[in-house]
Amino acid sequence: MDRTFAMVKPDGVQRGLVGDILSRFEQRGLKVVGLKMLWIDEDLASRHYAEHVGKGFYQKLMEYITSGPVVAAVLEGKNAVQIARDMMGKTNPMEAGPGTIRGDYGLEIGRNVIHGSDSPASAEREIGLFFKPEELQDYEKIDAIWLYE
Ligand code: D4T
Repeated sequence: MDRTFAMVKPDGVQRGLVGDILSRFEQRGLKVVGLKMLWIDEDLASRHYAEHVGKGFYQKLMEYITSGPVVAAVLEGKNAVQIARDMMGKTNPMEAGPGTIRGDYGLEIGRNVIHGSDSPASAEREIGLFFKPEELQDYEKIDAIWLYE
């Protein structure tokens, strides 16, 4: 099974979308194995977005992601990284298709509601940034026999 990291950003929390977003992942069949609310500080924000240092949007991105609490989750399932990314839609909500999280709830790239790991390597790095190993739960879920053949 694969694991990915997903995070409802401050705008998603403020707009009351946490339940709906988590529910979408659950309904798709992804298993929640880690979940927490936290307020990202500058240190964690700069580590999470290290690849964007020096870009024009970096400062605003830092301010946005540290502007309020977020909800971080680790989701497990077959091809979890790709499945979750596809459910989120394109980074810019303007280009995200209807039925995707950003396509249904967002209007601008700087308020795109959710983050998701873009590769298995990023997932591993990001899970490690946000969760201690003991905060992740290994458990069997009763729907597994109906999700996987
Ligand atoms: P995140 O990391 O937030 O899930 O977004 P993506 O993985 O889909 O996209 P990204 O890393 O390219 O961008 C990170 C973050 O920066 C914001 N952003 C991005 C922005 O405000 N202006 C821009 O021009 C770009 C490219 C949105 C997402």
